[in-house]
Amino acid sequence: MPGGVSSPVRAFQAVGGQPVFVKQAQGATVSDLDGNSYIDYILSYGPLILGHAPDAVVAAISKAARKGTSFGMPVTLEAELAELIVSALPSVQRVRFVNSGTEATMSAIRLARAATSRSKIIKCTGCYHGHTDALLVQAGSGATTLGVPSSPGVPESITAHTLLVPFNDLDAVAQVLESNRNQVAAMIVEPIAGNMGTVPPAPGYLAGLRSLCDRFGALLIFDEVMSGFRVAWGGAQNLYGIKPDLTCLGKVIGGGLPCAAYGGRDDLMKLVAPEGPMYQAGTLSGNPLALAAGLATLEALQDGAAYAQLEQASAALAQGIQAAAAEAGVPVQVQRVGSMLTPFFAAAPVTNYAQALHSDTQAFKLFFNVLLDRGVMIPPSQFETWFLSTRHDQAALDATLAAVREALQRIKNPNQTSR
Ligand code: KE4
Repeated sequence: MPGGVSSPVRAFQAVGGQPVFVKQAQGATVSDLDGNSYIDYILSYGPLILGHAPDAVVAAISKAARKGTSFGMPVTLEAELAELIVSALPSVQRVRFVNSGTEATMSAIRLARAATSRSKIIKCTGCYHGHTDALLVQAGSGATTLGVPSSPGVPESITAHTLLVPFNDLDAVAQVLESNRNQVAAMIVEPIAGNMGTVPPAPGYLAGLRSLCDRFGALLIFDEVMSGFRVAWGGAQNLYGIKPDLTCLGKVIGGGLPCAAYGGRDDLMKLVAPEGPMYQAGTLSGNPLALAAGLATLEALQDGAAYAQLEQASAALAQGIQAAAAEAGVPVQVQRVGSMLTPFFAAAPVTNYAQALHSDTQAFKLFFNVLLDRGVMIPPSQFETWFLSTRHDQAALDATLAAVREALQRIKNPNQTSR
């Protein structure tokens, strides 16, 4: 297996040492093959908002599995989850399930091109929308971590249609739309950037994208694979009150199993085969086990109590890290939306990819490794988002902040031997 992993960021290349191999996990805690336990802020990079192996989700998967694991024929679970998603997102009238966020964004891009008969796509540098060719250009997340934001093997003929703008820069979007009049099918954006680290949209940014897309006849695609049902019921579009034309979902809607989706306006989604001519398919799409896990997860979130709890815990953690950094005299910007957060080792707020890249990744590496030694597992890259679950209790936060204080002191005094 290349790098010994099934996804590059898991190889720990940016932080050194051997990757941790998991033996099992429960709640906020993950345990490795060597018997070490960690308070987990990776949470499978977002899906596990209820923590690891929540009883309701495990029971739902077990119950579904006993009735068969996959049929190649429809099951009513698909309509149930689709209806819940449609009820949560005013901009989404119809949904198609797929197996990964990459499939969701790849399909949404194809649909936008089919609907507009235009080829060009605008994306932000530092945003990551999965590894489909058209979007693996100046991509964030693992692509940036490993220093290959634009991968070899992606033909120029493909990326010629991909136009790049900085996140949080409306003028750049207006200029690109103006100089590519009637050629831009869509702009795809993470409404809250999570793949360069957590970077919130500047005030008015998302509303500005909405009006620019309307003015130039381009579709607006919100990639909410990470933010969907994570930062609010429905997602960022409900938090900020902006209606995109298409939405991509993943992670939380699968509750830890492979389920993702794209959806949006009825007039667009009816172009999708077999109703319309735009082809997209998948052997395991709408898999009953994954949908059962997703439905159980969303049902546990629907009354909103989890989001209130996550907001309180995440705010306390962010404030604690920021205070510890001030106490240690280490420049850190803790940026957060809901239970997505990133401490940037930077002297000023990070509003886009270029600024994110100036973060002190050596300081981050030391920070990561001290936390790991102290039993706290954060994503092994400065350019990732931390996640909290409803199982991250006060004891977990206290232990995390104790480790953070020690790590920051080590950064301040690198020659000091640990305890
Ligand atoms: P997947 O194909 O990995 O399911 O989803 C791709 C994707 C699309 N859009 C957004 C906003 C995403 O965050 C992702 C995947 N996120 C990364 C973590 N930053 C997945 C972790 C990994 O690559 O192993």
